[in-house]
Amino acid sequence: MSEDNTDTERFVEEHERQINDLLQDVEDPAQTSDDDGFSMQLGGLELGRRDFMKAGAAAGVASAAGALAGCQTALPDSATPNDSGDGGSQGSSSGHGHLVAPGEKDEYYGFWSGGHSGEIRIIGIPSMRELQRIPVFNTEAARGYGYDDQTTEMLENEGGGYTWGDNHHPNLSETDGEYDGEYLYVNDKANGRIARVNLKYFETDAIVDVPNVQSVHGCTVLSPDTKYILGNGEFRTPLPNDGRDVNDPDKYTALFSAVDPESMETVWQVKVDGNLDIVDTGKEGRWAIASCYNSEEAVEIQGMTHDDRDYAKVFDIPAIEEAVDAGEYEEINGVPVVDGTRDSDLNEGDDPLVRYVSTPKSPHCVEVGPDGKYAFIAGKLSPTVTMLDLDKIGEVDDPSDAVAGRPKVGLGPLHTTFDGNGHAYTSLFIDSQVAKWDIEEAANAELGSSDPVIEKQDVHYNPGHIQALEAMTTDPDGEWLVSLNKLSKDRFLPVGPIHPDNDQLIHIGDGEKEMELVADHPAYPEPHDCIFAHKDKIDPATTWDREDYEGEKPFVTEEDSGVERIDEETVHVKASSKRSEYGMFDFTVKEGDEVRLTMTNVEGVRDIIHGVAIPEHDVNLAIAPQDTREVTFTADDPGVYWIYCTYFCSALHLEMRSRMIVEPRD
Ligand code: CUK
Ligand code: CUA
Repeated sequence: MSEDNTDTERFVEEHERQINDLLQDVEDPAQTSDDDGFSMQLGGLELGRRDFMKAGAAAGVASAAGALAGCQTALPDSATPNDSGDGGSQGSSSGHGHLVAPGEKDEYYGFWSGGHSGEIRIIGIPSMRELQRIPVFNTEAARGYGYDDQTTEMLENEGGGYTWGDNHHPNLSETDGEYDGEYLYVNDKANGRIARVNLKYFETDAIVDVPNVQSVHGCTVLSPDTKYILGNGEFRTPLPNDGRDVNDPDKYTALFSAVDPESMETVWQVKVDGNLDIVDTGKEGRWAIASCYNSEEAVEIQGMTHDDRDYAKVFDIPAIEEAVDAGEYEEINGVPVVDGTRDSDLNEGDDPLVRYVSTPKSPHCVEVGPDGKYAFIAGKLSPTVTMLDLDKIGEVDDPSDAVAGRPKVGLGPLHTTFDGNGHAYTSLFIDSQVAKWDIEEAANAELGSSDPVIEKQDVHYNPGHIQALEAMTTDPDGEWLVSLNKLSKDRFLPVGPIHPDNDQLIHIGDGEKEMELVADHPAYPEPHDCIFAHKDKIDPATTWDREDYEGEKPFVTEEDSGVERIDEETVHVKASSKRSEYGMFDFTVKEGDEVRLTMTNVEGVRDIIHGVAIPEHDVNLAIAPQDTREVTFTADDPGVYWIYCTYFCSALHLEMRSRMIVEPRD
């Protein structure tokens, strides 16, 4: 029996043990005493609780945790072993201050994915104060996103008309390998989309519904110049997915997609064997490395974890571009799709499009280290992290020969981050710890050795991504690390059965001292990942610049305010807004009219936002200074409707009103 297989069994046993402890330690016995009362359908099988737990453990840590969070109360203390590391303090005894005094500002922007809330959140580091939220795949009344015509059309047309998304992996655009502060890109796992957030206005400005894929999970920009946004189509589906071939594994495929960062169009895709999980790129623009599970290519969930091995896939971007340029593709729904499966002709010879590197079963994340030398592939079901040497991967005949190290770091390794001083930090989902280890020592140690591990810090509880300051750049800043813990359990006042996550701030300094847990922060469901940029790299606008929408929308001044009848059933209402009045105190339309309302906030100063609410018409705009928004609605019923401002903009905010009079059409 291989070492990996033993590790997997140990992992499953450990997981079972934790779950058994958990089942015994639930406060309300009525919820769990009747084991027979619990069953659920999984992959078409009726499963009892115990079977379900086993299936969950075997199918992957993340899915088991999802099931836990869904059907259980919190983990008991005994379920988070504190005995496999050196413990670590739970408060700040050495005074690594993270509090930022009133009036002072944070050093870093943190961009958090919001999971199935669909939004991006901006959090200041080190204070961990939430600064703003940016709606992306969701609608957000507070910002009028999904209420004005422009954002509604984007969500409905390019966005495919879904009401929500599940964003996991935020990425910052790069120029010469540095964050250029222009854009943030993020995936939607639920509907196979990628969105772009404009970092001048901190607003979503484009969404692409990637053709031919159901789900985009891993998502990254191609370093160093953001040539593409790369997205992993996670779920294998028949292609075309038209109801035929649903039980024929040969007809299923997963696609790796490249999206143009400017046009936001899908420019090529690569067909691969096995599912695609997470992806990162090397620093030189050649390699993209994706983790992969289900090398079995099962079409039912039970078959996806039979084998002891899976693989990482290494995409050679220039080789793929050459194949596309040479016309060696099949066009599917307007996208050139090249064949990168193992048996493809394009994978023969010295320049294969995709190299398949054998790894322990079901790896999770891939992160490339700051110097670009290694890709770190966390084992998830194996307690190891596989280090892939990117300088060698193009040279060796057998890609497995590019495996440069495989330290054993602990149970349930999911994600790795870096301090720039030779240390890696890996989150351990099952152990509820962060393991810090020495990269070069791991490269010199035997595969499977735990010698490179320097220290472990308990976190609370079950970490997914961890991220240190600018760890995804060539020059990480160290100092702080955030552990995004899936469960908060007993760390906060109870708020009902849907618990917050817990984002914990850990001081790492330059990596020479011990890690220190400094603060807990409850997180609304459900962040997966975050990315940090020094404040000097981001330069947001304080008001809108009307030149940015010239030709698309008017700038409506007080003088321009008025009603223009377009035809018998259409009117265009234009109005300005300022403290504390709209450009018209009232306006009249006819019953049944389609009303297009265009409003400009003519304020020249920052921070004075005006809203527009029209009762009983579902109209809600939020307009920043110098911005113009439009909304189209139907004035169905005759009557008087009091339009009011939703942002508390001045002492006369309450008086900021206008009347919409809808005349009967008789
Ligand atoms: S993630 Cu998407 S399942 Cu580990 Cu990057 Cu949370
Ligand atoms: Cu404008 Cu309140």
